[in-house]
Amino acid sequence: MKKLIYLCVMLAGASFAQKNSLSISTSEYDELKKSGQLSTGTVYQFSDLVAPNKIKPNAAANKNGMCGCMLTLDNSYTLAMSPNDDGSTNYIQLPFSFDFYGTQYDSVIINNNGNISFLAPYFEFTANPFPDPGYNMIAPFWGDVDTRSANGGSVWYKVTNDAMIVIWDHVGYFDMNDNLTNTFQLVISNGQDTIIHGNNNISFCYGDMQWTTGDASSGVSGFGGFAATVGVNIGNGVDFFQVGQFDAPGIGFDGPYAFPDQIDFLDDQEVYFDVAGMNASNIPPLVINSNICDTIDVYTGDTLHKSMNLAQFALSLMTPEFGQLISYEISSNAPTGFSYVENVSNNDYINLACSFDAQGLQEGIYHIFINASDNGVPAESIEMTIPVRVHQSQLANIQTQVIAGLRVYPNPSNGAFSLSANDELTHISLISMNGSVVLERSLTGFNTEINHIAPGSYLLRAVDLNDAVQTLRVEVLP
Ligand SMILES: [Ca+2]
Ligand SMILES: [Ca+2]
Ligand SMILES: [Ca+2]
Ligand SMILES: [Ca+2]
Repeated sequence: MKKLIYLCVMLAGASFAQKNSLSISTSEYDELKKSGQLSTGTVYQFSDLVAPNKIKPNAAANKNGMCGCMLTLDNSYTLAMSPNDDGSTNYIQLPFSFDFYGTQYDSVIINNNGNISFLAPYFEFTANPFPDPGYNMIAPFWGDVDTRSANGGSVWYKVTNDAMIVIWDHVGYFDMNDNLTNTFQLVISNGQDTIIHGNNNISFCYGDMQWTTGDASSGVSGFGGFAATVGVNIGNGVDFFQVGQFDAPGIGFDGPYAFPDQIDFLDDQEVYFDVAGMNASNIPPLVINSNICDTIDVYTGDTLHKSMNLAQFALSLMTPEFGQLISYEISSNAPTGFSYVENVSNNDYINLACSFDAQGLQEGIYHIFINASDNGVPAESIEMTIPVRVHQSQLANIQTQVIAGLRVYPNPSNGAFSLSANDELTHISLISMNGSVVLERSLTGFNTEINHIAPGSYLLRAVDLNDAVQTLRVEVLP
């Protein structure tokens, strides 16, 4: 079956220019797909569906990512495709050159099934692991996206002078299922933009990911069957990498290869790469699952909340090329405060449980230094520094009203609450009583909505335009 599909894709690529368009009902289409009778030379248009004329109301609300890498989906975005199952856009012109392993592209095709391509549209709904000889694609999530359901979202894009952003917003899965939806984003750039961190030209960013497998890929209720693939593949067997394959709910992850992994591992994560130039075939190690955006805040001298003296966080390192080994060094200039244990230590993936205990430390900024290397040719490495800010006697500050009108409501809540102030806010962070940062958000405005917070007690730290900082106690009831 897979071979047959591969052949069909090649044919589809070759015959792209001569595609016919066929108007069909969703039920007629589903019968054809399930029996493997879809015609590769045909663009299916659904007679019983209409294109959404506006973005779903909650499209931009999925902003609980630790580092907020999901961009706000607003009216500056264009609907990529009318409701469809395995469709593609026509070529979209880019005002810049995108360097894909040394080949320059100035136009791109968005494929509904969670990927973009340059040489041909791809309708293939069952993902293959990378490397694969048949595809030239960038796949933030190659799986059987289906945007025909009433309550599922759509695929949107925006082109700027330096970058293209594609957002699969709350998309459901075949066959018109929307009980679970995935939200993810791809940015490609000429390296001059300010969206992608550092000197990189591809970013994958994830909101809430909820499903992995469509009904036609042996999936049952969104999982199992043939795993969805995250990665990049140009089809020459050399230039590719895989972030992972996913086929189940949960946060388990054993590395980019080995066994298929669990989809919630991707929630709120961002990974970015540089594939520009002929020497890009070895990607440096990736630092992911850090749940850290900026500075870790930790408190000392807080006798009421002793647990606030300890910040705990995870750090994951992986090398996305098949067969590479990762090595690392991690240290701090506060050696009495910082410690870690290896939760997972596989060849290509390491997960560290880290903690920083501020007891006995002076107030101030400390650092954790990470250096990770692979054994590719040439070997690549990445360095990262995480600042830790130690605060004295945080309890006193909790009571001080320094941001006018700052309030949280309702409080206690069921995990969904609003924050507002009379001063414009620039940053908020929500810190659990074990010191974990569960939410970080940069904003410009007088209020913001926070959702999906687990039951427990938290400190909410808000910063306003004048850099005034105030902390409120927030309770979330079971
Ligand atoms: Ca599909
Ligand atoms: Ca999820
Ligand atoms: Ca794996
Ligand atoms: Ca590598």
